[in-house]
Amino acid sequence: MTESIDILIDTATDTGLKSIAQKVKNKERISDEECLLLFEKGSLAFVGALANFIREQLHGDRTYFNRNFHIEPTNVCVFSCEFCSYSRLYAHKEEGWELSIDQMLDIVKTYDGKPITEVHIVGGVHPKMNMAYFIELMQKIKAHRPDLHVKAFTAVELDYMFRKAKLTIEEGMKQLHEAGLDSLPGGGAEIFHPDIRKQICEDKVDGDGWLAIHEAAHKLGMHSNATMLYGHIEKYEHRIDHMRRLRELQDKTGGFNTFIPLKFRNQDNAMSHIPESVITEDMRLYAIARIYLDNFPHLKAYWPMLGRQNAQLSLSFGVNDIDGTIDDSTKIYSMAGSEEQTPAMSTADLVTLIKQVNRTPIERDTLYNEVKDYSTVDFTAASFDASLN
Ligand code: V47
Ligand code: SF4
Repeated sequence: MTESIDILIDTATDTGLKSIAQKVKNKERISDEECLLLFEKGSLAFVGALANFIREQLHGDRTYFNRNFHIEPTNVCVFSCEFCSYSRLYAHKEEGWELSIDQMLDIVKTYDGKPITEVHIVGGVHPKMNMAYFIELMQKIKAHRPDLHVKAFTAVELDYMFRKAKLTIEEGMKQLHEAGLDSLPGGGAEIFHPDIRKQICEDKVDGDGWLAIHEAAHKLGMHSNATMLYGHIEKYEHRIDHMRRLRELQDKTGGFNTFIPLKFRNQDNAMSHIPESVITEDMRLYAIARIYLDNFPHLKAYWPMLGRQNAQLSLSFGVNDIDGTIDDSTKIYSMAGSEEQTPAMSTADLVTLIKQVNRTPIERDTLYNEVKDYSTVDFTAASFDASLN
């Protein structure tokens, strides 16, 4: 494997790029200036080869997915992010949906007896769904299925909930954790830089607030993910600023599992006039994130946003995780222009997708403990228990 990076070092004509390749070989951290150079001058082939080198050093060919399902409690939201195709303002709440606690529990119960390890719960910020409501939901999910990992609430939802309940971040987080909240998803991060944030999502929690909520979770021993919504009005500098703040917090807490770049989709939102990024730029971003975020163990391609084939491609550009079965009957992604109308993949679909590009499919739990190695599982064999699919 070092031979391939030696070729990159030997053949790079730009001295800055050559030095970055040397740093990657030596497992040294790259600076913000070097990251900018990669964005400005690093070819797809160059950044891809470096990212793949790092990915294979960290994980070999292992490619993770999990068996999960999503619940979106509501799409009614007090905020009005310009890029959001999904929310309905509270004033128009009759156009949206609001699930009761019993309805959400009924969804959980549909997975009884199935080997699902995680429920992912995120939605709009509904003014009436408060701390007490979600504490009750957490408690009831755990009472019904104690082993199900509950990954729930973006920092945006949490910030609003804690403020309304007049709780500090630490108190609020502790209460939810005690009720059954196990970890936090990475949503709501968008772009932290205030110059961009004020143009795309001015009224919700700011970058510092988002980071403070994740820090508080990490201090309680909880893990979390981090996203970045890219490919709209942000410049390379803003992406680097975003990733630098994440890298700094990760140095402090070590609590992040996964970085998830989210490609801006432009259907039916107030930013529809902005063209979507092209696939080569998507892959360059994945690769550069893998190189820059040296303290993040995992890089995830979220297949409903990116599409299945592009998710496969991303596995050669630093990505080692393609999320999960998802089984989402609501519309958060299709409403923004994703090709997936009601995203769901069976385990066989996910495993096939990974095997087709010669990687090793590993089912993981939320915290990346290995659940099963699928490299030798034959889904067509008569002995295969299809009910587990
Ligand atoms: O924060 C909203 C994004 C996020 C659009 O942690 C859009 O495992 C693209 O964070 N185009 C929510 N993106 C989803 C999210 C997530 C998803 C999957 C896994 C995990 C995880 C987290 O969706 C929002 C926002 O950044 N989003 N609108 C859009 N038009
Ligand atoms: Fe509300 Fe989230 Fe949509 Fe923003 S992105 S309007 S916070 S649902």
